[in-house]
Amino acid sequence: MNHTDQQERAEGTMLTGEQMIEMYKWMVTVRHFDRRAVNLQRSGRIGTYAALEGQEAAQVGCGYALEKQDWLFPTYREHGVSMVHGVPMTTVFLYWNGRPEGCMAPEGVNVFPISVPIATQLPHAVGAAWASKLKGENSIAVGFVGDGGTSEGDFHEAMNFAGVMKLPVIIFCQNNGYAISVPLSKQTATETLAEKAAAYGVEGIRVDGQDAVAVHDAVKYAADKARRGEGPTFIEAVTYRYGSHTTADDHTRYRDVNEAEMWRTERDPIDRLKARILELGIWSEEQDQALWEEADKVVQKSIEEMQAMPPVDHNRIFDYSYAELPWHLKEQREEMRSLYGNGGAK
Ligand SMILES: Cc1ncc(C[n+]2csc(CCOP(=O)(O)OP(=O)(O)O)c2C)c(N)n1
Repeated sequence: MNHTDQQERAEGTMLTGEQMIEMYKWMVTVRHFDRRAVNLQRSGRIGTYAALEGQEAAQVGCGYALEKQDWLFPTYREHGVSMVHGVPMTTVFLYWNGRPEGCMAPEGVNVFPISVPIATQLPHAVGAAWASKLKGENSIAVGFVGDGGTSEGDFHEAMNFAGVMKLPVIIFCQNNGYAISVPLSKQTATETLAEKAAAYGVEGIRVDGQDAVAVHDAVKYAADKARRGEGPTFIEAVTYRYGSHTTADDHTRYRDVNEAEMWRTERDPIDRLKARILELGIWSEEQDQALWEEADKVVQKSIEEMQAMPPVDHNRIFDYSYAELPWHLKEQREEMRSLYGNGGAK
């Protein structure tokens, strides 16, 4: 099959066949990264980790629809979209290894540090979008949030401000059904999250978050609209996290294991995109096997880079919050120095 055929066959989406393959490669790499990260936590080589397995289409589809100049405001689960937007895999590993280097995207990669406090990054995203509008720049901002995060005041404030000021921002919600152990039915009385957007005069879109192509097209539509100065969009990508909230959680205590199994076997985003590119005749089982082997090499190299870093100096935890350290923190720093010296932990 030649290139033109691939383009034609991919019609019905904004993507060419080649672009679908590129997204698929990202999704496989992200899944492999995620599984290795869980294993590293289990063997004590990184700290608590928030896995994203099951959400690869939502994240890669979104990231793939954005431009390099766009600004991302991620939560703790956005490793996939962050990597697609240019954050090196090793940086992501370093974050979960508790290193300050993991909080810094390289110069020119417009990804803000991970926000653990729920929804606090959304007003930041809206503020960045406002700045972009005032400066007449071509960049948009994307604020990420989970289903649970839509119950926070920050979500309301961000959506309201974005609507009133008609800002070039996308609030991208991965509705994975749970906020730790709280199911969506206890989170909201509305049938969908997308419908909440109407209350703010913002367009709301609900998309199948297991379909990377559909996610891509929804985000691309919203991004183009924002760039034309036509205002914000709220996107609800309906997805599922296969595993626990983090490695410190046990999802079997609050979820029916058959539910997770159903999503994994019947709605897997990687199986789905693979079936689509196989059907288009632009991918083969041989290529697929080679891709998983390549992903393994990429992730392994990145783990080695993380492990080759010099020991971290514990005292750096005192470095960044105050220009002048208060007396009680000075005391704590001295105590830490007397116990551990200048670091040494890997
Ligand atoms: C302001 C705030 N309150 C509570 C928490 C504790 N907490 C961490 S994750 C989480 C659930 C978030 O769920 P959701 O927004 O659906 O995102 P998900 O983790 O499913 O991706 C909570 C309550 C927090 N980090 N920040």
